[in-house]
Amino acid sequence: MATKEEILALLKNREDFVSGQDLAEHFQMTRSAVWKHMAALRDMGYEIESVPAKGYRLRFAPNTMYAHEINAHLRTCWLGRNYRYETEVTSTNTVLKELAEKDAPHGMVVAAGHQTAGKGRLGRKWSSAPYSGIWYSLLLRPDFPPQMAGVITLAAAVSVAQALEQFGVPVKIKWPNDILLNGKKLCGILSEMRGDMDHIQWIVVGIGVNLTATEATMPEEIRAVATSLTISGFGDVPQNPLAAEILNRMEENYDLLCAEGFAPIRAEWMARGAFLNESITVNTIRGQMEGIFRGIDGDGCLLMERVAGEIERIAAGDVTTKNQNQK
Ligand code: BT5
Repeated sequence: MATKEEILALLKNREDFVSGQDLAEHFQMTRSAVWKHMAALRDMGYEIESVPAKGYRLRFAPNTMYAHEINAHLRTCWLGRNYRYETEVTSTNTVLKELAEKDAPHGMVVAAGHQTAGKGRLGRKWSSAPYSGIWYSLLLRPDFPPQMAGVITLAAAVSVAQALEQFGVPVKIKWPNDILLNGKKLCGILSEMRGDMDHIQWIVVGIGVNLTATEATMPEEIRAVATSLTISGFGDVPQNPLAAEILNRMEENYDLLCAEGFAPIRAEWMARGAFLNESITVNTIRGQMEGIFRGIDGDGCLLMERVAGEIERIAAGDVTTKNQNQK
């Protein structure tokens, strides 16, 4: 028996009405089964007109990140092929970490319409208002030592940037992995992992991209530092094709990382690095360091020139500049 998703795909391909009779014949089901599927699709947020003697017509499809909507734009072999969408979760990272402990497969993705306790790094909060952005997490089970976990996160940042560029959005990456648009934070990435000295058991990469928040609806506490595609004038970028494209790019970049190491991803990161050769401050657990940002090295560490000609590596921290105070 055909699924409601198959009926939806047919409606999407027709501009005109399709009669209940034609649908029933096409999918070899009763007209009452067609009617039930239409009711289920309406419950999911699809607006379907139904006019006596004419039939059904799709008037509006929501942005919701349903599996079938993402699937329609995926070119991946393994990433996102196991996909779960939830209307509301605490945090997609938290949900996927629990699944990772229970043998969820490499490449699984958990997405949500709303996160009630979205997480940033170091216990910070990630504001994720209902249906205002892409909130999802990716599960990877790499054959890498734990020291390489950082470069996976950098590869995720590159993937988000490449996908946004594909839709005409010019972004920069702020080390380690914030995506900036017009100097403000459009996307954040939180990677969490479990492993031992020489093996990563799993790494969950959580990606949040602000799409539809306006100046008025953006939470006040982040208004000064954050932006969305709508605020920045890119409100017509379609959510689900973008979400799928990030996964397409991430699979490509991850496979490249496995085949050739970090060098090709590093080059892509450097081509988009924010504040290169500018004065920055990095807050680290060892305190604050100031100097000129000279890019990243082959391990993804930040390179800072504090004294002319002397380069120091920084493995973790938050970057700020004089014009921007993000955290
Ligand atoms: C991050 O942390 O940027 C990581 C954000 C990861 C979010 C995704 S959404 C899906 C998955 N599930 C989760 O629970 N998390 C991941 P950090 O670099 O620590 O930045 C956090 C800081 O960004 C906050 O302290 C705020 O200043 C700012 N911020 C919070 N919400 C924001 C938003 N929606 N847009 C831009 N900036 C935000």
